Amino acid sequence: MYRKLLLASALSILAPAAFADTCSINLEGNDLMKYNLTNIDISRSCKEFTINFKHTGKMARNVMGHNVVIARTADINAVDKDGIAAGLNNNYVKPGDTRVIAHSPTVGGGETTSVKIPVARLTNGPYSFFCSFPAHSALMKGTITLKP
Ligand SMILES: [Cu+2]
Repeated sequence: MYRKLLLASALSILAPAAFADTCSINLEGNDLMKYNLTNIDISRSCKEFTINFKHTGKMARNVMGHNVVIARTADINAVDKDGIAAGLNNNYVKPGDTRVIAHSPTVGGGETTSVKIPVARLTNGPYSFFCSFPAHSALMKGTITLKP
């Protein structure tokens, strides 16, 4: 009885915070060229959705840099190719690339960054997130699932 009551009160404290946090998520990438998530759910009720990204590795930005790029899944390969050509000074994203919905800066080990996604622009999916550092997108990518 006491435990049940305690659980109920704990839930009532946590619920509002959990709800308020549904328009952001924490994503990690490491020195093994891996994200810790393979899918990110985005609610259409969010005006803006933030991916907070942490590079949990130790390697430098120019050796094992990571970013987070949002684009249509069908456009990933072309966006990636142009991004690699654009180089690190452009965060491996071609300047003015209209296929890119949003992208973060490129960070090295121990650094954090974020990317804000204008959810209203996600109208022609499916969409994915990926890292456009050279040769990373083969392993570092995941799907975006739009929820009501
Ligand atoms: Cu990467």
